[in-house]
Amino acid sequence: MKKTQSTCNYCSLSCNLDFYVENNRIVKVLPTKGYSVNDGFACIKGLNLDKQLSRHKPSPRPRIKKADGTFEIVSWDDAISGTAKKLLEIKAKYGPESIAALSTAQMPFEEMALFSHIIRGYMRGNCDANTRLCMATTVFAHRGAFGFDSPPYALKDFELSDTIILIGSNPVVAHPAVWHRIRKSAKPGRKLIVIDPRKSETAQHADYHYPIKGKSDLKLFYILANYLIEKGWIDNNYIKNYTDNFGAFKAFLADFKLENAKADTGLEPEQIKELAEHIHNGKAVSLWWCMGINQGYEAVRTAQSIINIALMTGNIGRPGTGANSLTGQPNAMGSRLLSNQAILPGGGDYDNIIRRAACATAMGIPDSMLPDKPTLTYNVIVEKINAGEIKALWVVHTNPRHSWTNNETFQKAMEKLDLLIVNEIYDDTDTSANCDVFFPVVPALKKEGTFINTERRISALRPVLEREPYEHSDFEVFLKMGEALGMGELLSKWRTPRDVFNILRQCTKGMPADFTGVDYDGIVNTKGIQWPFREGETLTDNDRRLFENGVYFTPNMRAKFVFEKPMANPLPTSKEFPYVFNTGRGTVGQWHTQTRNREIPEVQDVISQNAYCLINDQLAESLGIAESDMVEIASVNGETATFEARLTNSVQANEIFAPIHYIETNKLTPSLYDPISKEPSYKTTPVALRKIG
Ligand SMILES: Nc1nc2c(c(=O)[nH]1)N[C@H]1C(S)=C(S)[C@@H](COP(=O)(O)OP(=O)(O)OC[C@H]3O[C@@H](n4cnc5c(=O)[nH]c(N)nc54)[C@H](O)[C@@H]3O)O[C@H]1N2
Ligand SMILES: Nc1nc2c(c(=O)[nH]1)N[C@H]1C(S)=C(S)[C@@H](COP(=O)(O)OP(=O)(O)OC[C@H]3O[C@@H](n4cnc5c(=O)[nH]c(N)nc54)[C@H](O)[C@@H]3O)O[C@H]1N2
Ligand code: SF4
Ligand SMILES: [Mo]
Repeated sequence: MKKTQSTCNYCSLSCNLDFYVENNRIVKVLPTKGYSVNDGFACIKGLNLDKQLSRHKPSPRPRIKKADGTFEIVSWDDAISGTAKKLLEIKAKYGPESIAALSTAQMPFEEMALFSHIIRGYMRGNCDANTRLCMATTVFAHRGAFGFDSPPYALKDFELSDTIILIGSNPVVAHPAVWHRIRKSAKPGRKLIVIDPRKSETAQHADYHYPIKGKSDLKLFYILANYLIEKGWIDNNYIKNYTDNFGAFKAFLADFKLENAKADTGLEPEQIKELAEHIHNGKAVSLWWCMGINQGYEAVRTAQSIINIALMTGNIGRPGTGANSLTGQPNAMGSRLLSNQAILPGGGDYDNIIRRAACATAMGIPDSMLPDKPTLTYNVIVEKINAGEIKALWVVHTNPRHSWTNNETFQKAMEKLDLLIVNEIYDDTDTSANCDVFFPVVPALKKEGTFINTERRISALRPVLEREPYEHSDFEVFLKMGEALGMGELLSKWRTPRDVFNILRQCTKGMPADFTGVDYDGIVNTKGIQWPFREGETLTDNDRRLFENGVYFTPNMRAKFVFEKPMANPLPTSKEFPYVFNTGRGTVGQWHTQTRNREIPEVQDVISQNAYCLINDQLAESLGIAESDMVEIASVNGETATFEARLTNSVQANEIFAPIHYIETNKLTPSLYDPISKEPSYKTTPVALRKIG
């Protein structure tokens, strides 16, 4: 029996798993013992990775839509050359910006980089990713406060913290290996605090739950900061030695008073005082946030308001502390650092001459082949398709017809396009089912490359199974398309994932995320290794945090207090739309748009097949809604959708919660974005509710 250690490609923790294989079939999956992240633990998704593609396997050859709307399976050569020809025709007729792509934070970063090299570098089109729907907010928050997109923590800090504050984060469902570590490390006196409008599965297990009004975290953290200053519960030494802009911040906070707490945040002044006491009494306070913060109309400032609390109380750079953003997808950090969409690979803006030269040399291409500006953002790409300006779209490893906000706008976009190309492992997703060119690709079990997890840990994905005839990886499809598009010599250093890894490693040299010391083959069968890890370094500690020396990546090497006056909610509730529609992860077994978890019988047996929503039991009673009734929800975006009602006291009286795993949910979310990050505001849509029939 052959054993291969590889990385789980569901959530951002990148647990490692040992796959036991006989005759090219997986006979056993065991969580890797001793691996830093999960040490012998895995959740139901990772443990069932062997089921990937067992029941919904498409033909291993491409599928083309013909003029009459029917489909034909064709050879790889024909599909590649025909598609390349069409892309070049569209580019010649309408210009390079008529071509766009949407990719992912779920595939190896070598694939992301090659894809961007083709779309952004060579074709001069635009390429954004689902990372925009997820992590864009944090990227901007980090850059403003720390000078670089750098999550400061090690996951071990969960175990070392005596006061864990989870803000808009529900690890019981979304980060099971984190929850496992939180539970395992519980000790008397350790406080677990959850700030979430609803009593989430995690809040139900917390010592303290603060049921904040949706999207009022910014005001909460300003009021809290002001109160901490008033009480003198701040770390003046840390502020003086390692931060910048505190004086202006302090003056700004004067307007944020406890007496406004209830109206501004839904929390009583006493609750905010209590929260301040927890922070003051904690020796190692850690603040962790996720989508409840990132997805909002003033999300970047909110994330920074959390960072401000850590800075002013000196809770950063020490064991068990930090202002810590959890990522979602397995390679969110790889996407942010290396996909060449918003910054040059390894970091640096597109007009940074020194960085351009370093990247061009590493990539073996002329400087002019690097993009000269950040990509158009996801929302603009969709808008430009609908305006008829973008004609061709290549979607890779994401399912935007389901996951994009206000998702009927994506349906319209698909109908408007001259050419929709989709790389997928399934030919029947909401995005792939009716596309013009379908490139079937193998799942991660048959791929190789590298992931970077939420704590900056680099881990190896290695093929567990051998390919069958005709099967292609995303990498191979990109390479063949690049060749067919005429890239020639521009691909000479990009032949294999190992080649691309070495290019990218070189791109990080001298940057904060320098991982020139990591070897492509050397990380196989290890515990993974966090960046930075420079050439020539030896590893003394495998759970490292950043900023232990108080030196940040800003020009003056100090962390910056960033703040701004809260804006009025652009989409408040009204008489017509009196309830707040909150959305998020439903159960541990369900993954996003559910294309993958439908392969896991143990998940399918227990989840709801129909879209459902959680409604406060008292609200339900007042509207005559009983358990399992069908209800219609009308959104401020003009759409309506039907859900099965689940009554609960875990959501607030005016709040409805719907899991994202059903396409109905994003029919109702608005085209509203954070002004800086352009991340959608998925979590507080004003809606109306009524029982049907
Ligand atoms: N099982 C499973 N696990 C997953 C995923 C999955 O699809 N399924 N997806 C992965 C991905 S890509 C991601 S990004 C992560 C997401 O992980 P999480 O962010 O933990 O998950 P969500 O359920 O989206 O949101 C977390 C909480 O934010 C709360 N919230 C909503 N609005 C607000 C607000 O205004 N303020 C505050 N403080 N809280 C608010 C919601 O009620 C919810 O409980 O999960 C990852 N893990
Ligand atoms: N209302 C609401 N909407 C949300 C969110 C929310 O909290 N609320 N969260 C947002 C967030 S954080 C995220 S990350 C997005 C996620 O949204 P998506 O990225 O659209 O969701 P997935 O279902 O993960 O889509 C990935 C697709 O890739 C396919 N796939 C799997 N392996 C491979 C492979 O190796 N190659 C290729 N080419 N394809 C493969 C899968 O079958 C699947 O269809 O959803 C966002 N949407
Ligand atoms: S916790 Fe995340 S990385 Fe670990 S097995 Fe589950 S889905 Fe995979
Ligand atoms: Mo995400």
